[in-house]
Amino acid sequence: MKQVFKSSCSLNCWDSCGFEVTVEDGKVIKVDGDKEHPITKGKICGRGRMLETKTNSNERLTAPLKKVNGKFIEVSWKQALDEIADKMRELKKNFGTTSVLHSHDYANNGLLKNLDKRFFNCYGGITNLVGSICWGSGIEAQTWDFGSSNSHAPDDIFHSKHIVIWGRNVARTNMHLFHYLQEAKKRGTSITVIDPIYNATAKIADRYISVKPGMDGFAAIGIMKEIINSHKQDQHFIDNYTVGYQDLLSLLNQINMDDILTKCEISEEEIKYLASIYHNGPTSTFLGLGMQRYANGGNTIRLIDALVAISGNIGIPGGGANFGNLQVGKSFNVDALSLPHLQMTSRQFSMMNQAEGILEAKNPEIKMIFVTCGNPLAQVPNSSKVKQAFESVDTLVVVDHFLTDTAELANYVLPTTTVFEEEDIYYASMYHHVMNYGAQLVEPPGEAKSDLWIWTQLAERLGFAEAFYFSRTQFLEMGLSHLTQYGITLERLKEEKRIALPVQFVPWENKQFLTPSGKFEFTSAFATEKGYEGKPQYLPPKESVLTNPSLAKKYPYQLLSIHPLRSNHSQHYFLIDALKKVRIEVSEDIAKEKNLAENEAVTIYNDRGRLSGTVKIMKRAHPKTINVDEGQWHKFGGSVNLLTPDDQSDNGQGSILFDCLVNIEKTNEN
Ligand SMILES: Nc1nc2c(c(=O)[nH]1)N[C@H]1C(S)=C(S)[C@@H](COP(=O)(O)OP(=O)(O)OC[C@H]3O[C@@H](n4cnc5c(=O)[nH]c(N)nc54)[C@H](O)[C@@H]3O)O[C@H]1N2
Ligand SMILES: Nc1nc2c(c(=O)[nH]1)N[C@H]1C(S)=C(S)[C@@H](COP(=O)(O)OP(=O)(O)OC[C@H]3O[C@@H](n4cnc5c(=O)[nH]c(N)nc54)[C@H](O)[C@@H]3O)O[C@H]1N2
Ligand code: SF4
Ligand SMILES: [Mo]
Repeated sequence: MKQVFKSSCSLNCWDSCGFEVTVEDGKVIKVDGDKEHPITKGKICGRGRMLETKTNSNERLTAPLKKVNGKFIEVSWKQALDEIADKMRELKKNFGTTSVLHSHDYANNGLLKNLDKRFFNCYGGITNLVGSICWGSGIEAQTWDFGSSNSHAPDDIFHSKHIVIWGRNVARTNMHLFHYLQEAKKRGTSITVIDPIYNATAKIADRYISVKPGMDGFAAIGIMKEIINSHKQDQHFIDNYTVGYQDLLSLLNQINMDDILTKCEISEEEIKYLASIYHNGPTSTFLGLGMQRYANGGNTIRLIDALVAISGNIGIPGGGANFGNLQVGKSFNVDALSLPHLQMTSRQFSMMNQAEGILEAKNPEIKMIFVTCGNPLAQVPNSSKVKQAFESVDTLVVVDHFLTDTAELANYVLPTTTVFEEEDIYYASMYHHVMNYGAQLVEPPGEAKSDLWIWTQLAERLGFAEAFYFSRTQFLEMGLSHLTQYGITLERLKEEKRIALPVQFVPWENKQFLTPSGKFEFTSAFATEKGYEGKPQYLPPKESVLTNPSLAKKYPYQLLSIHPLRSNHSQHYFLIDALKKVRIEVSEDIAKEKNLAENEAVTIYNDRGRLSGTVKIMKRAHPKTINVDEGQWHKFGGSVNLLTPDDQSDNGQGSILFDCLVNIEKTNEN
């Protein structure tokens, strides 16, 4: 018998879509969009739809694996868990609990995925990763400026006169914002896209502005100069609700417009156009992750925030510097799930250069790594170093659905459940504010078990079983406990399936900011507290002709590695034959300069690594720009992260993935 259930996408994505899932004879047979979902309204992408394929795939891991003499053999859960727990007990006694590292990303948006922290805190506190390869620079920057990173509700876009899409590949990565853009355009709102790649969003824009990668902060300075020179700034907002405006003015005065135009490779007319859009608002800005993936990434976001602020677009309907939407995640009681007070000790490595952390660790060395919800070998910058680091430890445990590049390296691989095989609540702190309920719809294949079951079994063996003596229902209720005051309960969510969280639809409308001064801070007290420069400044990218001309001579092209259309990071490549190859996209001028034809075999390289693939020519891309979509598996040609740098951005919290120079040659020239 066929039955249709409401469920949710679990993938790490802006959109957090509502699903309708058809189940027949205990098997998921179809995933569709839920037309009744208030934001996602029945539309979903192929990545979400393919969660059915992933769930039913013959390549699913269905039994625990142990590597013996270089080969995986299937073992019982009892054996795998006993051996892992014995090791953890031994490590705790001999080296302390920080000899264990938890390497993870955010591959599943389930609320109960936070129980990993509960497990490691109860164990005593381990070596954690801090910062975020994904959005760390931007989140930190907005925390300095506003006190948090909050976005306007999706519907608020209809109050905008102009929309600026700045470094966000909306048509590809944030499909529901794309639908809102199409509707807003019909209603007469103008759309401007600022991006070095002429992407599908640019195609629907009224105006496309190409900027030299990594130079957006400098361009924002130019736009601010233009606004202030023509006395179009919002002086009332500046005088009453900001601190540090004089510091901003002195920065603007130090920089001359010609320098901006030359270095950003942007025209004076474009700067003037952008200035007119900003002061003739309401103008909403949708910042993507693109321009914060540089050594100057945090500062770039700060300068764009400053532009949005001086032009009077903060705290008004139709305005906003929309980047993350942290107010969504803050609605939940994550501390009740993760029990931070039980952590006895801890050590922090940067997520970006976790490999170096592992290789250099002393007192104690890293003896064991646990990987959950991540595939670091493909996704973390500087893959060769990541491989070396993950191979260097005594015990690597990977919990996943599939034998990924990272799982291949493991000593133990533990098979876990997919979204349809466990109950949870799903939300993303990136875009909209509606949470989705997802019931368990089918049984997992073979012996696959949920992450929660794995933590519970290990907790029993390690002597803190009582911390996991709760049902899923009880854990979900713990996570929702801050919301009962708004009448939001698990019971109601199970009934209604989607509930809007109590967030501000127009953030900062009351002009009360969460910074130390309570104002918008051009000069940040949080930054100063942490030992960083608090004043607005201009910083260049790291691998650029401006900062390292000799490197730029050797490696003249800028390598971007944006998110793939049909895969969520590395998660779909192995399911789609057409994706099992490396495509190296080059701008038209590079094709001409190097005499490259479509589909020709080429290799890109720098001091960190090499990657071979075939040419695709990008129409209208910024000169000297190359792109290789991220996420490729090493066995299908290799991850672009073989070439990317593992440094941290200017505020210490983000990656500099796109701050990467390379050269290119025809493959047969080697
Ligand atoms: N299809 C698909 N969708 C996804 C994901 C996926 O893997 N696949 N992943 C999800 C996740 S985890 C995230 S974090 C989001 C990310 O969503 P996006 O923010 O859209 O991330 P990117 O793919 O990095 O694309 C960023 C855009 O920035 C541009 N860019 C690069 N450098 C610069 C620059 O210096 N200046 C400017 N102005 N633009 C620049 C790129 O050309 C690209 O168009 O997407 C989510 N959605
Ligand atoms: N060069 C380059 N690198 C990038 C980026 C880029 O733009 N360019 N983008 C960065 C960004 S924005 C992000 S967010 C990261 C993403 O980095 P990752 O999260 O490491 O990437 P994924 O490929 O999504 O890998 C997630 C893995 O978790 C598994 N998984 C899914 N659900 C569960 C679950 O419930 N439990 C467990 N145990 N495992 C699960 C999946 O099967 C998959 O193997 O990549 C970053 N890396
Ligand atoms: S991957 Fe994103 S857009 Fe696609 S179905 Fe999932 S949440 Fe929706
Ligand atoms: Mo991300």
